Amino acid sequence: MTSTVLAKRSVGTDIINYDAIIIGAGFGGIYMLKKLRDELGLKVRAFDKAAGIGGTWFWNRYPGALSDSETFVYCFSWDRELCQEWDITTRYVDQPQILSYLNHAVDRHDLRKDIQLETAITSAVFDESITRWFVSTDDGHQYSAKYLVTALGLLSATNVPKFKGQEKFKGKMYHTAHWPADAVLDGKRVGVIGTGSTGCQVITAIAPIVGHLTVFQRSPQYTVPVGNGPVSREYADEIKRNYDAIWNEVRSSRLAFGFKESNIPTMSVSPEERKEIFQRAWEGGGGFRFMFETFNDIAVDEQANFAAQEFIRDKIKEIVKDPETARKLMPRDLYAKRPLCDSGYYATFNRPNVSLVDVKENPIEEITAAGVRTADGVEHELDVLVFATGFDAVDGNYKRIDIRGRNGLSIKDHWSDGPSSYLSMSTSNFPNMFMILGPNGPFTNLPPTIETEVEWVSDMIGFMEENELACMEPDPECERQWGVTCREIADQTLFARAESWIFGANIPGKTNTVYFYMGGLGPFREILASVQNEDYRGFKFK
Ligand code: N01
Repeated sequence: MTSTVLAKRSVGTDIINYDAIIIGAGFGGIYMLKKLRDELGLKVRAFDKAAGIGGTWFWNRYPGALSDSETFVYCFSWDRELCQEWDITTRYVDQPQILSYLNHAVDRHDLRKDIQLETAITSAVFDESITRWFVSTDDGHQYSAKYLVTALGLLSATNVPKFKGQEKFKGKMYHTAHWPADAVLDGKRVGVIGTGSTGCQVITAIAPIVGHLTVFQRSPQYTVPVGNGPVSREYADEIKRNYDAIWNEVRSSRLAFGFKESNIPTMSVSPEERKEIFQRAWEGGGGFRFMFETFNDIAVDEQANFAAQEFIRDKIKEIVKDPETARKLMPRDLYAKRPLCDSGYYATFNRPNVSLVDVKENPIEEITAAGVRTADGVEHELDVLVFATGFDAVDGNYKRIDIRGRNGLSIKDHWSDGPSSYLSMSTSNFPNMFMILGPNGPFTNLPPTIETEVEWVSDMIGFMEENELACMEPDPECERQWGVTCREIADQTLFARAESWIFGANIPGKTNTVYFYMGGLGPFREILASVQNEDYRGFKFK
């Protein structure tokens, strides 16, 4: 390739040259490698700091880790044969199943030989004079490539809050996203801080095996049953038979979760009918189904939202036996975080070995050698303290690598007022850098969005190679406008009024801004198609 020759002329022999370097070997990195290597014939290397492939699913191996997207939409739709061959046995896939699926896909396409594991990228610097990226790794090597693809994942930089005295704790401390293989919980006194999607899963999964579980809850959660379980052969066969119809529907839908999104306003039906619809959804399972398959306005209309809240609060009252515990578990704010689902979360608090501490009423004062001391003076003695405290999402992953674009501009400075992108996949001043799930991409079930973005990037790189273009960069004005569009759409939803990682509100000091395009995958794909059809409107090439 032209790019390789250029680099050989310009850089020392100890630098290995590629056409493209991919950072990350999760869903995005794997498919990107396949497209660029096997379809475009480029020389490509993917790097991941993990010891195995899988991205999020390599790291998040805490007990109870389960995807909340149903199995048939949590896979590589691009591998049609694999979709037909792979055995669908459960309605949802858990972490070990997903990891084994991804490993199988990697081997099936002979991708492993081009993935370098246990290698963290420490810096990526763009050299404008030769339009190439220079990438350094933590083992002291340097690589260069014409294209840099960051497939870092949305949720990989962990959020570990600092509590006074944390270093004194004599027991074991784990963040759920760095779960050690040798963690022992059986019979132990375990504390969990955090009750988001992760917290709900880990709490429900470990309660039956630990000696005592203390849950430190800052915000109560609205959660509904996930409805997981084995599926019949007929169910699996039906999905495989309907592959085309399912994926056409997924790609044109807003949320890409594989169900028909409702077009019925909540208040258009009688209270009895409303309750029946919520009840059916509760029994059927699924967080996104509860929020978006029931009615079309729970995420945008306060009255509709309140009706859904009330239904869930009534369920908490019904399920949780101790009224004081039920009160603490009952959220009173908007039902407008990423919707949760669980495998018996509220009922877990009926167990005699589980206690709940509301840290808004009774804050954590300090972590001691023996456990956690709360403001009421109680020292909760623990052998293990689990942080289910989430992530510095979206741009957090980028800030941990020294990424420098034009004129040495660092991505941290470029995004000092919050991250931005043009169409989620590119940002000005960082030529030839493509982001898979960059800021302001669709808020959906992720694999279909990842596939959309990988295919778009691959098309653009193919276009550049075919036309012998050295460099692409988005127009800053188009990038600004994309941010405005994302903000305007987000502001029409109630999500923008809830404090969660979706808007950066979970990290002290993080810019509270828009991080997602909430217009849906279908409309996003239409925008991408129109940009592509208009000779990549908004991109400059050289
Ligand atoms: O993280 P979170 P998560 N003191 O940020 C609490 C995906 N995911 O890992 O709400 C005390 O949602 C914090 O409290 P508050 C999914 O996209 C998917 O659970 O900020 N508590 C909250 O309770 C999800 O949305 C799946 O008041 C503190 C919790 O920690 C995303 O990952 C499974 C605290 C963090 O919740 C993130 O979920 C798991 C402090 N100082 C994850 N700091 C499925 O597919 C934070 N908290 C099912």
